[in-house]
Amino acid sequence: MKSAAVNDNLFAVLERRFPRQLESCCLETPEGLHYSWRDLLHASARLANLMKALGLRPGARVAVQVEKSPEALMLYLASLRAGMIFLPLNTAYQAGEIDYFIGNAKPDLVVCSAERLAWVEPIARHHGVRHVHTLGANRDGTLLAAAAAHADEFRTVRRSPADLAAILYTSGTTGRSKGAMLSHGNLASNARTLHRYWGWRGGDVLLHALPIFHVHGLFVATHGALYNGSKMIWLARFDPAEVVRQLPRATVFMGVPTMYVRLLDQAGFDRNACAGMRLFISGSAPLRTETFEDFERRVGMRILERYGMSETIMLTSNPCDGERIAGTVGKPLPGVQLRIVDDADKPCGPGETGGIQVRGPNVFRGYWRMPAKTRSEFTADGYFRTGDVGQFDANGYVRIVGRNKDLIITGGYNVYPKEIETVIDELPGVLESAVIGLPDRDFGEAVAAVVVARPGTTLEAQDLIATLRARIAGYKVPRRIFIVPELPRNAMGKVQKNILRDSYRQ
Ligand code: MCA
Ligand code: AMP
Repeated sequence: MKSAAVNDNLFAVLERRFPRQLESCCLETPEGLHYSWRDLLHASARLANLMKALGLRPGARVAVQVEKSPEALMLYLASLRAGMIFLPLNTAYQAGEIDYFIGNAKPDLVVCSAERLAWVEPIARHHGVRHVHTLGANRDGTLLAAAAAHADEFRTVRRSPADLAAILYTSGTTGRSKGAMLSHGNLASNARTLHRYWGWRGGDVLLHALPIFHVHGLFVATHGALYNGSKMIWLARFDPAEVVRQLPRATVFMGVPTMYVRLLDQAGFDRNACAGMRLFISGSAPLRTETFEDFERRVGMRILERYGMSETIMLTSNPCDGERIAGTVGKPLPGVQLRIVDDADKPCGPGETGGIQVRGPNVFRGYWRMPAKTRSEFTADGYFRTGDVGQFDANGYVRIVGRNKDLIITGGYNVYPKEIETVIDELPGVLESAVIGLPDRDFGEAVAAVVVARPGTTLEAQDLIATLRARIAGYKVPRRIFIVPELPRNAMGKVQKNILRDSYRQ
């Protein structure tokens, strides 16, 4: 058979792996909803037909800011099927953030919850978006009402591996978010690799408790289950007590370190509850050795830690069969070329620390409408500079020891200090600010700000926090703000954040 006959659309790749028994359960919720594989095919077909009827052409962007629900997943799958480019947006984003994403991505369709319509629609119209629909968490909203009139069969649009499937916005060191363009081929290659590497098998059931607007929940978790033809238990949000209740019915769980910290705070989280589980996976932020060890003592299993980025999906992983080593993110995944280099781009030896660079079929196609930025992030021989700093140990496992990007990771969400400093500096009475990450038992790192008032002005930390809440996503708002007379600077005039971190650590 000629390879031209194969459709490389990611949906087609996943669909070829669906179980034969289309009546079997694909997704269920604790509220008692059951969706079969056939339901998934029909619902995604209706939505794909609706997109086509709205006049959207393959390559159009579909921006989505909705609560997690089975229908939100169907909308993602429909976008793939129709050849659109999916743009998932964190539900915590406020008007200023949404304005930037919509203005930058220029979607043809925006889907939001009914509660957000009053402020999302004017932003969308301002940027010339043709269609705005709502989707609620309980199968409500205008989108599903409109889709109901459409046929439940749809021929998945033919895509090549290089065609774009999604744009994931990641904040930047300059304070401006960049849209990482991921292709059908990027996502399919990672899904295939992880399927083998994590030993997905018949009978696996994924307990899905992550949000679906980032790589971890939308791609790594969902594609894993769909590619294996596995059922998902679909939790609308992470609730540790609910996770403990559902664990006996699952075999695989994926979470960020904060989720493991919170699970370990649950009395019922023990060997009994986890007896049927085969794999717990952690990523998006460093897993503390203490959490890894507490988990092993309590459950008798080792968490498998892996490492990735929005731009690259997954890069390294501890093994499924083999030793999982605390404080490491494992070896480069098959097909991923990962090197650690010094400042002159010369390879580092084992135990030597340097910048992590990667190349492979999983690496993104560049930043949306930012060709110069894209070029500067790649080396002449095609490696992407991750901005993470690490070293290989003697066994070839990667240890991430820091970042050469000014980034805070709080509960698995990335916060770029520059973005928050820009917003704080615009507030009345503020002369300047420095945003830092401080150690936090629950979130790993917590956002804090050190602020200098303009001469003759008095600032109250609580007032600043209240103002910021309305402007930026809740997880970006500093938990603590310290008002100081001046910021420490070095001879070059650069703010010494290490001094601030040391001073406010306690
Ligand atoms: C919520 N809040 C947070 C965070 N999450 N504050 C700091 N950091 C956070 N991560 C704040 C809210 O603004 C709110 O503040 C209060 O906490 C309660 O909000 P709620 O929504 O109830 O929070 P939660 O349910 O307790 O959420 C904690 C969480 C969540 C479940 C850990 O943050 C989460 O789902 N994190 C996962 C993120 C993720 O999927 N990352 C993957 C990125 P207030 O009360 O003051 O209003 S993909 C990635 O990084 C790469 C590719 C990778 O390797 O995976
Ligand atoms: P994002 O681009 O938002 O998906 O975040 C990617 C960043 O998260 C990476 O560049 C790393 O800094 C960090 N990251 C992801 N997984 C891990 C991990 N297991 N350990 C340490 N850092 C991680």
